[in-house]
Amino acid sequence: NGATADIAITVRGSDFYFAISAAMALSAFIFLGLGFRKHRRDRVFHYITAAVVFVAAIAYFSMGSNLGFTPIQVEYLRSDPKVHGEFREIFWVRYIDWFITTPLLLMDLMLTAGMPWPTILWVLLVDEIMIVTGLVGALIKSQYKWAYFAFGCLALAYIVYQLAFEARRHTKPLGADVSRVFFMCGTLTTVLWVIYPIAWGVCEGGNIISPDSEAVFYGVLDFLAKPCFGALLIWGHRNIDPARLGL
Ligand code: RET
Repeated sequence: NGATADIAITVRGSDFYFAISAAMALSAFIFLGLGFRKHRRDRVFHYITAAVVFVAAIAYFSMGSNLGFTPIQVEYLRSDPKVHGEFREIFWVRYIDWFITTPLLLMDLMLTAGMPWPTILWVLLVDEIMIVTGLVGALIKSQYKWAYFAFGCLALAYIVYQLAFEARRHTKPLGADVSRVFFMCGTLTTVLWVIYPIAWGVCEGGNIISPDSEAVFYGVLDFLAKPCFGALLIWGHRNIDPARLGL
């Protein structure tokens, strides 16, 4: 029936989650393998990036297995906006993934830019605030959702400012190949990360698209933001000595 048919993923969403999980696991082994061809002290980007996709592989395996969620009452029903009291499957496991992986992705970028550690620490903490406000907003049922969402968006705006202006400027004296890899990966990150709050708004926030569509929306974003980002970053570092970045 229309009132309860699309509050949870179907076998299609599940298959999609498993496919992304497999892609994440495969790229993790590739990133690690590429790292093992280097001296231990030159593996920092391989280890960080492999950890990101390993964590994502586990989160996606959980969601494919229809685990790691809780039903949350949403404001209105897609099939009938006049009906209140509908429950939607909210995957909190996504936020455990992001809590671990988004600071690591930012570390990939800020270490590439040779940023001083107090700035790196501060941006990572702002990132954790962004993820936790998104989690709280996703788990509460009321209109307060959007206040948490707004705080998360402010945090994201600050992170984007740090990447697009401060960190990008910091790459200039480090040479053309450092500037180039930072520009490519930083631009990819900025473009993708601002789409996440849109996905949140139509999934956890507004319950506008179904959980199967949510699987595809976040799945494609995560695939671009983790394995594709990681491949670009590791490839971009191929001729860069980490010692030049102070690592
Ligand atoms: C939330 C909701 C609150 C407002 C904002 C958000 C942004 C989330 C972002 C997530 C990035 C995730 C990545 C995962 C790795 O693949 C928490 C959705 C701004 C930017 C890159």
